[in-house]
Amino acid sequence: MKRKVFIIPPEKFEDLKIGKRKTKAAGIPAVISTLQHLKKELGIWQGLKMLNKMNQKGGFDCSGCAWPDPDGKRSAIGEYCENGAKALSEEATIKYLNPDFFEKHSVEELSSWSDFKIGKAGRITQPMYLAPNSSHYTPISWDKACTITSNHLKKLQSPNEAIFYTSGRTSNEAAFMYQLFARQFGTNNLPDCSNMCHESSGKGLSQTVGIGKGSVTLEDLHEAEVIVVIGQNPGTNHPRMLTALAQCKKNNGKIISVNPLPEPGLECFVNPQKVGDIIFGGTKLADQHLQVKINGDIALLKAVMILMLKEETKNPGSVFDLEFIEKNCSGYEEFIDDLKKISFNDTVNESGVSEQEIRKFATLIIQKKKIIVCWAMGITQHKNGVQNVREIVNLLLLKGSIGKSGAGTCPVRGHSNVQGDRTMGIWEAPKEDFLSKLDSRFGINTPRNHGYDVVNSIHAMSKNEIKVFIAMGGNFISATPDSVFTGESIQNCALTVQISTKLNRSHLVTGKEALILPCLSRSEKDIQKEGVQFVTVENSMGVVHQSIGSFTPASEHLKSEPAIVAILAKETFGKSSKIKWTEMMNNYDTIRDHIEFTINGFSNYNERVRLPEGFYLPNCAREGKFNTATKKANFTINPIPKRKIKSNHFIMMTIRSHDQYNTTIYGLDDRYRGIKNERRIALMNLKDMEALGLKNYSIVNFRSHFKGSIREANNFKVVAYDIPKGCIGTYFPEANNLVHINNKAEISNTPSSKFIEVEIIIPDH
Ligand SMILES: Nc1nc2c(c(=O)[nH]1)N[C@H]1C(S)=C(S)[C@@H](COP(=O)(O)OP(=O)(O)OC[C@H]3O[C@@H](n4cnc5c(=O)[nH]c(N)nc54)[C@H](O)[C@@H]3O)O[C@H]1N2
Ligand SMILES: Nc1nc2c(c(=O)[nH]1)N[C@H]1C(S)=C(S)[C@@H](COP(=O)(O)OP(=O)(O)OC[C@H]3O[C@@H](n4cnc5c(=O)[nH]c(N)nc54)[C@H](O)[C@@H]3O)O[C@H]1N2
Ligand code: SF4
Ligand SMILES: [Mo]
Repeated sequence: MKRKVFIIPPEKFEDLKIGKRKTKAAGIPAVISTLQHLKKELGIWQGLKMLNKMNQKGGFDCSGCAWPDPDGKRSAIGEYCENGAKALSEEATIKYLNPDFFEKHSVEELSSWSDFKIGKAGRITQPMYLAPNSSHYTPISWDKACTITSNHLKKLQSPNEAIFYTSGRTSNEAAFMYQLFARQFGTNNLPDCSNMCHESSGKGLSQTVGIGKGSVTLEDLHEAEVIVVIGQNPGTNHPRMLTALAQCKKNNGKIISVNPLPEPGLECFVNPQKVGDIIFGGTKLADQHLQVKINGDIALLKAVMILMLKEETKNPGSVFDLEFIEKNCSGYEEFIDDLKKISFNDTVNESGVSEQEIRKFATLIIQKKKIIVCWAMGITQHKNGVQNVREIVNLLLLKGSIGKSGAGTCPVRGHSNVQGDRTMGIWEAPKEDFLSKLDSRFGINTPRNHGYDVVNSIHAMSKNEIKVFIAMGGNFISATPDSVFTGESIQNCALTVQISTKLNRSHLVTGKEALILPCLSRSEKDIQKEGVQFVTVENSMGVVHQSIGSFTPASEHLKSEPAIVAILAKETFGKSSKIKWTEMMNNYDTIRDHIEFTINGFSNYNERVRLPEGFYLPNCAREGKFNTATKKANFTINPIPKRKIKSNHFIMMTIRSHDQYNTTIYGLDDRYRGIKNERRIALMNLKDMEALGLKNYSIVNFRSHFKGSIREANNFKVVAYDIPKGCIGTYFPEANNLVHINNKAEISNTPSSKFIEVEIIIPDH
């Protein structure tokens, strides 16, 4: 019997306030917001004490995002931003969920709460168990929780009936152990949040430049002549990137923003650590904002490259880096032949940007040689997400803008260790070289068949093929597309296990039995048998460094993520296990020794990671070498996506507010966009609103259309916004039910969360 839980919280309204959109990011309001969050969750003094340890050498890594810390001197005032402080407040909160909380509230009742209220309830303090057919979680010992999990695993007919999900906060050490656990068990079913995030970047970059990571360092951003920020909102999601952009401007660089929205973080940055900025109004960042239609990026890039080709034809060698292309690239002639066939007018129309703006942008690119393109979800979460990334690479290759200082690719990662988790082997499609190293190091036979990514995991669950679902962090139910379909699918599992810090919907929409295993957070002290332990993480630019927690854990019952994997594995494989799980748990240096042996780039790991700045992993593209099948950097042909939608339909993108971390809702103040107290909002163009007779605060329902299937999400309030006609913006996860499970990127399988064809239904019409 399935419990009657809300997979989507009731679609109720709060008290929406629409204010003015801001044109400056950070500054004093950011400081005030930081202090307010600290005060609410843990008190200002404790909060400031903890913040002082964040991102400092010998401190803990901010779990806010994967933006790198400066290699050299760190600021004494602090190396963090408003959203880093919110991330810390959220996990270091002094509100605790003791067993009496779970006794008081049934799972069904909790599921009727908003995600905001669930998240604010507090830190989970001890293992909890939801027995079959029971309505409430009850406390359980670690031993019993491990026995339940291992009994379920041992009962499976095939190891592929289990799924091991990971969210990108997990440290390198925990991630390495977790994938080893799954593979010793016999499956590559290792989906992760990356499948919903930068998978398109990984695929697009591997095909074209031979490494699925970005090529630039932080210093490169400072030195670039042009930085194009496309499909990314750094002011909210990677706030300290604004410091790097401001540095680039100081060095006379130009910043170009390509986005359907004028995101304030890209307009002007007031560095709260600089008195001068506060007095004089800060640094103007974007020199140009190209307001593309949703998914108009390939068209825009092609338009620019057509103009570049025109100039180049007039004066060969004046625009393209022919020497670079000749020496390093493959597919140039075919690419140029294709470009010549494309109508410039079509590209302009499809992009949604005026010809004048495109010409201005092209003139800049023509003149400059050191170009960096930064991107995030506005590029990857499309049917043609991989093609978007490859088109960005085409532009950089024409300019020879990769493998030299001040130039290159910069996919800006989301979760603080999402890149490291993949390096550690959290991947459903591992390479043979890695698997054979695991086999020889541990004397096991790892499986060779590829496993399920996120979308395929959901399909397998819907077909009742999965019995056990284990999640190392994250909030699978709310983060994934097609919420109702996914929620019903996961309820088919016999057991779901969540290793978590805070309560979320994935603890409430569960298998027939469910476990919550509470873990330490980044800032908390991790003591194992052989002393205090630290973990390591890899940032968005491939730097591996230490993170050491020093604060008292929220409860004595918490265990570290590596310890949880070790005890689950010991219980599952018993005494005869060839892998010495206890040794790894007792001293994380042992895990790092295994990593050094099995993963390239980690020689002298334990020694080098003790250097204050950590170390850079090898990166062939950064060195101007391209490890592709052709051994060259590949130009690719990526057709302009054609928008075939009904004339009364719209294209919706689901984005983050300034006051959330993915499915964790920090607050209800999307300050930069001037939207307060409500998350069920729809940003719309005023002309579209007028045509439908809508005003600010009007209520609308949405139906999404995908290949004949319809999905619903109701009760959104309309907000007039500076967004192209035909486009709508809503928040994630409120609109996730509209993303059909098969509405996903070709090649990468990433849900197309930024391109949802919707129809607007006006209630009572
Ligand atoms: N505070 C905070 N920080 C975070 C997160 C968070 O939730 N909160 N999440 C973390 C994670 S996991 C990730 S992946 C990153 C996400 O970082 P972002 O990718 O910046 O996050 P989104 O809000 O999804 O924003 C996408 C941006 O792309 C634009 N966009 C949408 N569609 C298109 C398009 O078709 N073309 C172009 N050119 N632009 C488009 C949107 O207007 C928006 O500005 O942030 C990380 N950091
Ligand atoms: N529609 C739509 N959907 C999207 C997106 C979108 O833009 N639009 N973005 C996608 C992207 S980019 C991503 S990355 C995914 C995010 O997907 P997930 O990574 O699955 O989701 P999060 O909300 O980041 O997970 C938050 C939970 O992680 C747990 N947690 C926090 N810290 C720790 C820790 O240190 N250890 C452990 N074990 N647990 C911890 C807490 O319980 C918290 O509730 O969502 C994707 N979904
Ligand atoms: S930029 Fe990202 S990693 Fe740095 S302090 Fe802010 S949230 Fe944390
Ligand atoms: Mo992400």
